[in-house]
Amino acid sequence: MGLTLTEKIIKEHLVSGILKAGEEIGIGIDQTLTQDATGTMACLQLEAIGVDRVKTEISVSYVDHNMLQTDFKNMDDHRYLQSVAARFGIYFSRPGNGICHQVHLERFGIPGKTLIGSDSHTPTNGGMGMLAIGSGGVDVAVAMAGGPFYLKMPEVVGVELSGKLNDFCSAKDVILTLLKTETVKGGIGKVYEYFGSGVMTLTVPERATITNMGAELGATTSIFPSDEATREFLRVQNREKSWKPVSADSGAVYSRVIKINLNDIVPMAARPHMPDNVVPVHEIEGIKADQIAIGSCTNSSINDLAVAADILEGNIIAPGVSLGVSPGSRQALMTATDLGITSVLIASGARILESACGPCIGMGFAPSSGAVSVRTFNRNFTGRSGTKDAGIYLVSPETAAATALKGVLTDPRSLGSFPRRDLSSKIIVNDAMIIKPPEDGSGTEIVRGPNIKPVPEGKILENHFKAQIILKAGDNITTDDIMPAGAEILPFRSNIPEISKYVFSAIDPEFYKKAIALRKSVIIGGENYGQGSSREHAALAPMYLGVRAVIAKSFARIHRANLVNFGILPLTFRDRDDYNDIKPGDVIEFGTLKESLKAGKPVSVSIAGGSGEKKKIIVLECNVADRFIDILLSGGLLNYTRKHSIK
Ligand code: MIC
Ligand code: SF4
Repeated sequence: MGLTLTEKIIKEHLVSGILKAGEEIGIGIDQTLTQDATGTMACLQLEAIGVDRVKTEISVSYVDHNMLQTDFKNMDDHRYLQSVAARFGIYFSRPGNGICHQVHLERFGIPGKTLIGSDSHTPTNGGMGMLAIGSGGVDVAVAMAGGPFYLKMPEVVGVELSGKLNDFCSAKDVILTLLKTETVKGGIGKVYEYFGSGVMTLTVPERATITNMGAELGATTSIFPSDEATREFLRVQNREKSWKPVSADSGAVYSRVIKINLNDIVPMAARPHMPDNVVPVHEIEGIKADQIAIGSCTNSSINDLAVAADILEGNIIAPGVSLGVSPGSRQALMTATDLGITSVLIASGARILESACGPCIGMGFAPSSGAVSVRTFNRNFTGRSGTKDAGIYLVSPETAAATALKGVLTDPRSLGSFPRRDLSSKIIVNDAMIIKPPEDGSGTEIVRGPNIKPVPEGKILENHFKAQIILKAGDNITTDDIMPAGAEILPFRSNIPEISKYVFSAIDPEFYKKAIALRKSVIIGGENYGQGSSREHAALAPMYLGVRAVIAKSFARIHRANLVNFGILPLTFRDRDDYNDIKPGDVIEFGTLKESLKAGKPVSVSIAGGSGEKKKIIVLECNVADRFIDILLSGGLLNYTRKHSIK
């Protein structure tokens, strides 16, 4: 029986466990990436672990998220990250050099290697045959210190591609089509592995668009084989030496195979406010657009910029729209400038934004009140753009450019003949904004601004405690709901006491005050609690406010790990109907918690109404591996790592 590509890479890197879906495994990590919004915590944690130098083959620290410098805070963080990088042997990609996933794909990714990153879109590098997984910052810190990364062995779903994309239909439409059927929770515990004759018709940046947005499926990761197209991509990047072919064995067995004929793909759009709320663009054509944004780690390669420019060339955008373009990397921006693409975009009325995440995370270019914003991005959660009542549509660069021209949502196939360029020989490679760490960084002084506060200690789990239900949430709560981003809040990513004031602020503005008054509390969630971003602040800040457990119908992978990493108990209902019987204000009592967890037994708790009357005993499961139980009992991963030597 042959192995899938995912299994082959895992097997080569396996440190503990067996290749059986659902079992906990530990894998060795070759490369890590961090970005500034999660990286300061990861670096503080790396400092706390106390190694002298990172043990990975390559670790890169990117600055791409917190780019608005309205006061000292963000730039203080950049300076801190730069000094930690030099101190511990980490490459530093300076602000302006581009979005971590795009730059990593261009300059660092290597087929067949493992990569973890403190950002949920780390699977972007799966587009070149890496096993690339998003995680919390402390997991990345442990990996940088030489420790393995632990996860549940995923189930491997095959996606067989055949045919070839038609004109004006793109890789973005492929992943939107998959999101429509698989949904934002369909990928939990799974890897989507692409194969088949259609693969070779896609370039590496196109493959990376698909693996990038596989994060929205809730998947552990997505992966393409490395083939001649990968070799060509690396050749153009002057990195052909890093190429090696990797693919599944013939006869590889997938848990399920999804067949997609690329000829059948049509332009698609995800409507507000979920990435799986997908329909063909032609069904919703004519919706008036106020803003268009082209960029983000999903669609900001030179090819994406070129196709948008070719569609817009010689025209001016419609009077009712504002168009922003953020190139994914300095390489894309320099190449676009060299080829006259930037001028075409500017002449058409585009506003050229920095090579950074920018509007994707509400860092500038927020839409107007009640606006419709049509974006080539990957997330359209309520409020994420910076404007609470804006409606975000997620589309391809082709659809975005067509919509910018017409001023209304437009199926690009109505535009006539499709522009084509071969850009491969024209790429400008320039690593001047990547700082290589010194051989010996031990003398480097670490620069710490006043907004950078220590990581709070995790809480040791109590055996017996009572706590009030502070909030009852519905299904698909995102980490943006728990710990919002945006220009006002992001500068506090290095300051947990301050950022914790914003926990759940868009859902319950009183959350912070209530949590402080209660001192101990419990959150109730529905399905897929904590989907979306990897930000560990969505666990750290609630922990700081006294949240001791989250009880949900199910959890998103990264968030559940983040909760455990900071000592918050993630529990699921044995009987899902019990969810209906709990309301905010009820008091929940845990007893003999440690014994139950250690014995792998369910946890029985009693729930009483706010006025104290006994209501009901309910049974909860803590469906995590034994190592996670030890982490919970140690008060979080940092304490656990300090107790156990890294193996
Ligand atoms: C996102 O797209 O939500 C982010 C911002 O990149 C996050 C990381 C963060 O919150 O800093 C992610 O995807 O993990
Ligand atoms: Fe940046 Fe947006 Fe990509 Fe997150 S999804 S890494 S905010 S561009």
